[in-house]
Amino acid sequence: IKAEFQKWPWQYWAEQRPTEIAIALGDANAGAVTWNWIEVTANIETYAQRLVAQGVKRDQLVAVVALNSIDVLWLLLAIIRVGARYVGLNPKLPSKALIEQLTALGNNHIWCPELDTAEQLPGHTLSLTPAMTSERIIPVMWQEHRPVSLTLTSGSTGLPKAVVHNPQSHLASASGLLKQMTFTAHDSWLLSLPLFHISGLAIVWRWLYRGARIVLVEPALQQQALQWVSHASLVPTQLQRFLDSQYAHQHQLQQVLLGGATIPVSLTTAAEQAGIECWSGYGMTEMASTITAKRANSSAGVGTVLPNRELILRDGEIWVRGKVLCLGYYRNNTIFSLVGYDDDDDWFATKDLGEWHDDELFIRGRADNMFISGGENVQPEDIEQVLLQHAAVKQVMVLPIDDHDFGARPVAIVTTAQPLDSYLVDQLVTYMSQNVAPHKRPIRYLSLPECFTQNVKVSRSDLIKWLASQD
Ligand code: 4YB
Repeated sequence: IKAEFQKWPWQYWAEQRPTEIAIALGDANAGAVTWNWIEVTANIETYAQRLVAQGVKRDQLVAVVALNSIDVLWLLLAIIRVGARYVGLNPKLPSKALIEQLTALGNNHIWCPELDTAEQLPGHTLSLTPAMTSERIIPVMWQEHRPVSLTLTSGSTGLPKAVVHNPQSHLASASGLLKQMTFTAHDSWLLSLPLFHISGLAIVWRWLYRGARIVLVEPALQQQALQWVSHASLVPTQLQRFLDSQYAHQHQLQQVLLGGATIPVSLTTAAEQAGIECWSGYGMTEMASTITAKRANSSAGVGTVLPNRELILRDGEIWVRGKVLCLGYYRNNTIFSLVGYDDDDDWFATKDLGEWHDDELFIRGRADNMFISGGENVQPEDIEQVLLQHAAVKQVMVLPIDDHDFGARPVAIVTTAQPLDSYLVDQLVTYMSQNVAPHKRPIRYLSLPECFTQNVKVSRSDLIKWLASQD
């Protein structure tokens, strides 16, 4: 197994496993378009030539504003190949937010196929089929330390941060995870999360690390495609939808890596009964995705620390470091390290709260989600954990709502197995009064609007705005 690549990973695999299928677009058992490692290498070269012909230069920033597609994958790899940097953005963002974020990034180029606003977005617009005059050798060498990707991650306030990684941290992330999960060169991982999120990028680097197969399908086939692959990365709601679908009855899906949000034990139990091995992970953009993981079991913890990562608790807060930690945040065309400003302290504060029980990490929520109700500290995630144990509750977000007497009080926004009628609300009220202290009992129950469940994760700050707009 690879300690380190001496050349571009696809070139390495083109030598080691030249004719093995590397990429499948569609159902590999029925008419998928496929590329072997030799073809992948040649295609990346072609796309790289096209970028060079349009003026893309090393160290420049190329923004890709698109949902996952084979073109986005080619672009990502070609951008890296020419020594430039990739940043993905969600095309569903309102154009005002896109312009704001791109302006802050100062991207040199942009590819934005789904919007007709491309002309108004900052950066020189790229074409995938430019008129080509000549082809020449691209002299950039594989360098593990060169920045290759910027990944946007939203905090609770302000513009998202742009997290810079090099191949070394991406590959260290892949190798550490794959010491726990089995993913052989004959397995296939579905590109089941967006390439503008760290969870999607991490799939690409695991594929490159292992020389295995990556599977892409059009958005409408995502759920069905879970039948055809051996591996997938899913946020809990995606797995829930798959289990609720007709496709769950017959599938080849062996292992699923879960993360991004609290993973209900009821969900992993149901998936295991359907023959899917579940891995519960805790991760974040700054650490190139998964930090801790375990094979799911009856406990709600997120397992132990993976190789190439370190984790400690300081006053209940999670601090991390290791080879997977990013180079820094990108601001004003500069990479600012996250750590090392404080004498010798190279730990990064995640703002997540954690506890160890029986050598296993449990996530208790985010420090900045805490609010005060009538003088009592309320951690919304504590309340969410209790509500998730109710049979009717599939997904829940607890938020503070201003209150004249208490300052703030909790409100629960839920997705439920049956309609959220007054009968079910009464049941939930009774259940909570039997299980938590008065200040932790939600004063209202509302249904989570469908539009919030379309993204990788439900945004608390967006939901707070929505809540404020409800009477
Ligand atoms: C959690 C949490 C948990 C994160 N419980 N809060 O490849 C993977 O690891 C993967 C697979 C499937 C789905 C997602 C992933 C990820 O990468 C997720 C990484 C992620 O969400 N990064 S983030 O920067 O967008 O958000 C990080 C934050 O998310 C953390 O700081 C936590 O607050 C929260 N989180 N896993 C509870 N298991």
